[in-house]
Amino acid sequence: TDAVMAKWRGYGLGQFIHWGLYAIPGGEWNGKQYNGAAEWIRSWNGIPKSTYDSLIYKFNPVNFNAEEWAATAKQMGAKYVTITTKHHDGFCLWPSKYTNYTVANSPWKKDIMKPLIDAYDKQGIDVILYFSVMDWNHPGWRYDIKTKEDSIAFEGFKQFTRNQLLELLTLYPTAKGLWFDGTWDKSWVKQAAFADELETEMRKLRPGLIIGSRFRADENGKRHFDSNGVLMGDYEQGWERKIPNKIEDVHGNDWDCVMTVPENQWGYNKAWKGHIKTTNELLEMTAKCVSLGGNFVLNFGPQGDGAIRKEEKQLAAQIGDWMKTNN
Ligand code: FUL
Repeated sequence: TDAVMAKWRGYGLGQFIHWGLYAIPGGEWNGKQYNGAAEWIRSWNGIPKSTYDSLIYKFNPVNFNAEEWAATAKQMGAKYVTITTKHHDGFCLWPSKYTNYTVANSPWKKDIMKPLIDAYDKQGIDVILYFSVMDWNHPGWRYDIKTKEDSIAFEGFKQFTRNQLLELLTLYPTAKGLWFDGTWDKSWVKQAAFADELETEMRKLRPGLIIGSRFRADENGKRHFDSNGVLMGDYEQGWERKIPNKIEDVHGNDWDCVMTVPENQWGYNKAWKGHIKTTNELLEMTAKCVSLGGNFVLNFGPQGDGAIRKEEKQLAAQIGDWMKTNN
């Protein structure tokens, strides 16, 4: 773990990728622009599950080019990338054996993760797998467990989660770590013992694996402290609103800060809303994070057809120019 973490501490700049079915509507439903994060459209727009889930039949990203994605990250100067293997909607970018809701059953048919990981590996950019525990597609997922039936369903869900995580680590042995999300609901918060066991099991399979501290989060999405008040997990996951201001805020932990270019839009949104951060603002944030011992991870939301939007390409080029002379 030490060598992997030593390298992780030196990354500085990373790339985040949010890509899934939500990129197809791109923040718009029935011709109406929706006010919220594009990747949450199903939930906040009240779209019925079956309607949303049928987006799978439209997943055919003919302009997807893994080499180009990796080249864009390289040009920007990113040393690692965090990719959404599965976001809250439950759609898997890899052909998971444990659900039908995957790329394998889309018109595209092919694995997305394998070519991506290969392409980033080739560029010397380390890959971290983003994984949402919360899964709106799985019948066993619960926000809370109130009845006996809930607890039976959730036991099934826990096994599903375990199977998928072990599957990912087996299929993609070069991935360096896991970045967790969707762990804040009551049902999961109570699974600390299960999460502990699973962490041990994953580390046995993949010694040195980096595991994000949000694997065991509280209701506010924050990481857990152990009984001595020490932060758990290998590294702290930061937020836009949480860039620390002084070194004391970091509590000696490893952390990275993930950041959107527009305000709180992670998945592709046709209309970029609110303030769009400039290259200079993003570079200042990078410098601030690095000076406080963290890494800065800039989010990209590729389009439904697989292409990277021109604004993001431009930013990558401009940040890359600065990185070349000032890194
Ligand atoms: C949050 C999610 O709800 C957002 O959609 C996004 O993935 C962000 C990085 O994490 O918890």
